[in-house]
Amino acid sequence: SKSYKAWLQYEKIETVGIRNAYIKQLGNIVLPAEISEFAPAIRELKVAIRAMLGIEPVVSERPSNPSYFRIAMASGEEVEQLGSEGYRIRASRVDAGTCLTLVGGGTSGLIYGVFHLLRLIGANEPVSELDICEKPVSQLRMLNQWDNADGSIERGYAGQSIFYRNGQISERLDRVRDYARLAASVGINGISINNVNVHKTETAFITPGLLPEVAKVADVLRAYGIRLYLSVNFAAPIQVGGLATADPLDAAVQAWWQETAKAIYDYIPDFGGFVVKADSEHRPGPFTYGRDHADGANMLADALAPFGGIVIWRCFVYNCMQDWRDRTTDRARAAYDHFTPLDGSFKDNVILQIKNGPMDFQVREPVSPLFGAMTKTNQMMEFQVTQEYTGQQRHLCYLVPQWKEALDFDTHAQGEGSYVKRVADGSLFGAKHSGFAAVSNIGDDDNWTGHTLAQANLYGYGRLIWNPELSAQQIADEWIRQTFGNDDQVINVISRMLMGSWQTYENYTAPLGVGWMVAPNHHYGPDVDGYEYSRWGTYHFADRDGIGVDRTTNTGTGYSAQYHAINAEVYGDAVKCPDELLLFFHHVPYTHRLQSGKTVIQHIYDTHFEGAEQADDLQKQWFALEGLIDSARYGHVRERLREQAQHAKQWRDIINTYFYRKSGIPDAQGRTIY
Ligand code: BDP
Repeated sequence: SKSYKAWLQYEKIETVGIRNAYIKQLGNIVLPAEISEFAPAIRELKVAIRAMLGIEPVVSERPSNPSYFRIAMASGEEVEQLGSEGYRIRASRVDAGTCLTLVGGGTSGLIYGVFHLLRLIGANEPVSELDICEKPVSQLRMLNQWDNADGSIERGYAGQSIFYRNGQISERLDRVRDYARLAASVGINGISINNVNVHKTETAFITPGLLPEVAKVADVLRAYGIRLYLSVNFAAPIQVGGLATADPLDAAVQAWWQETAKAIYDYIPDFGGFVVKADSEHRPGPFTYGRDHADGANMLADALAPFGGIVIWRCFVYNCMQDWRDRTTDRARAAYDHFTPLDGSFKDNVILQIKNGPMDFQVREPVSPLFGAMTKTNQMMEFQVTQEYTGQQRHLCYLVPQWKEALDFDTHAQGEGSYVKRVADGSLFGAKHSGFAAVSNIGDDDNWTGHTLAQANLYGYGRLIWNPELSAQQIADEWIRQTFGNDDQVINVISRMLMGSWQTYENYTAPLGVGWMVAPNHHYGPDVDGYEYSRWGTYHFADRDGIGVDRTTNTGTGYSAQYHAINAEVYGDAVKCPDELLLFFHHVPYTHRLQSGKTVIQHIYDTHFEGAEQADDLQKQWFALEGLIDSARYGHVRERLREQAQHAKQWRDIINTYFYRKSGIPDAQGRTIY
């Protein structure tokens, strides 16, 4: 189906002139003997040429047409220049025609180059003058599956896992192969295949009993340049190793992990490494033994080092059992407080994986102050593609603009221009390892992502981390063209819908960065006090006089001082703090005036009326596409947008009513608030 094909539609090109120009250039593929016709890159190319151009390309070792498409592996200087993931595509005049050459720095580069070319063809761009040289800006470009062996997916909104069925690794890996294609087409080079909360069955993935099964998945991913990673349970030595302890300084524990690593690499020679959630939300970790995160991570790192593996240690560490009456501890501070003292003590094959914000993937958060705080530690960014707090793939929320803001944030760690994207690409501190991970949003729904338009987030994540300089708009346009074709109206409408959707979602949900006004546990829909009197460290402090969390240094939790001076000063000052983050950093009266000129309470009313209207408008914009795109996808998205519009009204009414009752201040525009 079209929804299944996502952005790899390979629609037939109907304009004869354009099609013929491509046929002339690509009808003859010149392939050296060293590259197999069955290599995934070449297979993909042939499939796409057949579909888009309606011809069977002639593959030969020497050109058989005046114009042709030559594919080669890098040699000489180019090997160094391109690296294994880079590629060059260049057109040049030859005797009687044009030679288009694709040179891959390695097999991955070849795959990425093919997908790039196919993207251009899909957008009907001419190829006869091309001169492209690309390689990824970031090293590790990873997806984290939060999939469980029982087939469920933690925070999954698109059906069941494609990796597991009934407690076992799925026998049918064709779906995994198609996922790998999608992922590789946007440059993903690593996937951790199980939930960071590692339960019983998955704990045993690293044992010889299950490794052959895991290896089958690795084989499928490898063909597309993707390394397999596993989330591991820190207490595995006890749970599957028969030891009495998991103490990282215990020699038997160390030996167990070393043997385990060896066994893994026997089955999976290019195994990527471990993802570890330790001492967080009841997961076991080094704290049990009086050790710290560095002790834990380094012990695993030592086990993997001989094989080139890495440890991805998550910084999502905080006290999830805090007493809500003790309002002096601030969850936002936790990651920084735990990890900065350890700067410099991690092995060089450890990377700290840091969520974009200090709390947990809310619609609006400041950037985590950990970025820029550790100069001697490898760091990578964690985004959430799955829309846990942003509408759960029932609401439209294109997240690339949110991610871009995080990447463009200037930490000032080394003076002006110390952007987060430079931490993530390793350049700011000269890190050995760096990059990105994101919680995936796919499942076994026919359209992969529940909401078909949520495919744009998966696509956009890959494209953005390949090159953080791409704009959200550019990425949206690429995605729309490949997914829905090149009709101008379709592109304009969907692009407008995507680009405004994050702001719209923010408008009708929790205001001004305060977050957390969602239903506990499942996190869908409004619940104004759902997290206010619980133990998760998630408060908004609304009372009759005001709202917001005081995170300043003099009167608050001191969180604002975790930033470098310039940022600390801006965030710490209620007058300078950007409006959209005001309530994240300050507790203010409802009558506090924002930089926009509005009072906080009026801002809340206005944005909620506006947000609900915008959600309604999304539907109307979509109606204009009836008949311009296939009816299956049209109808499906229409249904989702209908639900969103209704649900946005519910959000509006609950939030507005709550603040009206708390504050007693009426809406200046006299609209009905219940
Ligand atoms: C939160 C999720 C929870 C995850 C946790 C994590 O609600 O399901 O286990 O993050 O990242 O966002 O470990």
